[in-house]
Amino acid sequence: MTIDVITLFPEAFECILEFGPIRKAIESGSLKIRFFNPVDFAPHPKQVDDEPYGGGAGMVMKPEPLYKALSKAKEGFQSSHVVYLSPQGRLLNQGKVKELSEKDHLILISGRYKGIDERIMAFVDEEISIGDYVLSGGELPAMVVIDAVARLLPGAMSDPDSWKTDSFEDGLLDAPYYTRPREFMGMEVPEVLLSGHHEKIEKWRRYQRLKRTLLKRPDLLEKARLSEEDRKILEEIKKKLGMED
Ligand code: 4FV
Repeated sequence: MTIDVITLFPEAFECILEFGPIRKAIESGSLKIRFFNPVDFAPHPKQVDDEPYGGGAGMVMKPEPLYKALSKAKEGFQSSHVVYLSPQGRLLNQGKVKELSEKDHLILISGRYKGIDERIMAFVDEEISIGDYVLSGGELPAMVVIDAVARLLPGAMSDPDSWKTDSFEDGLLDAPYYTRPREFMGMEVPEVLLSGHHEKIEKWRRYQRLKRTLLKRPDLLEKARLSEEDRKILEEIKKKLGMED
């Protein structure tokens, strides 16, 4: 897939391209990342922002440089999926990440100042937010999308199945992890994990995922894919913790 980023600060992305799953996805050829700077599409004197009509504080990104950058990025692609990162967007989640990772061409618009001229929304397929807080630019949100998408691509992860046990994969939070040493500051590793009994270990991890989701993110349980066995375990946990409905 190709991910194009329309941004006034392409240099901000250097740090994420140098290592980890993003670099491996690029090296494996499953990911290409390009940058389009609206300044390069702005006529002299290269103005890319201006005052808001109707007055008020702050500046707005002008439509023409954005439109030209967008058109340039689309060149040569049958279909392109255009995403504007903004607080007005739908909250990003793993389901959306998976959906975006199946696109051939993804264009991410990173705004600055108060945002972009609203008329550019006519060329945007969807708006995505990474959370209910205000950042100084859409670059970090674009990096979040790139990182989350890249790790699902072929060649990105040393163990290609690793993401299958990730949080949210089946709607539940992940189980706790332990590694050497067996004893740390008086704290032991759960016995079952040392048993080599894979079925017991899977059962324990499923139990932990259900318990942690119930305690940390009960809202996720509504959407999670739960078996009858899972529901029985959840009732047991609620009883044990005195949380019966
Ligand atoms: C944001 C978010 C975000 C708003 C004005 C950039 C800033 C500035 N984007 N999720 N939260 N964007 O705060 O995606 O232009």
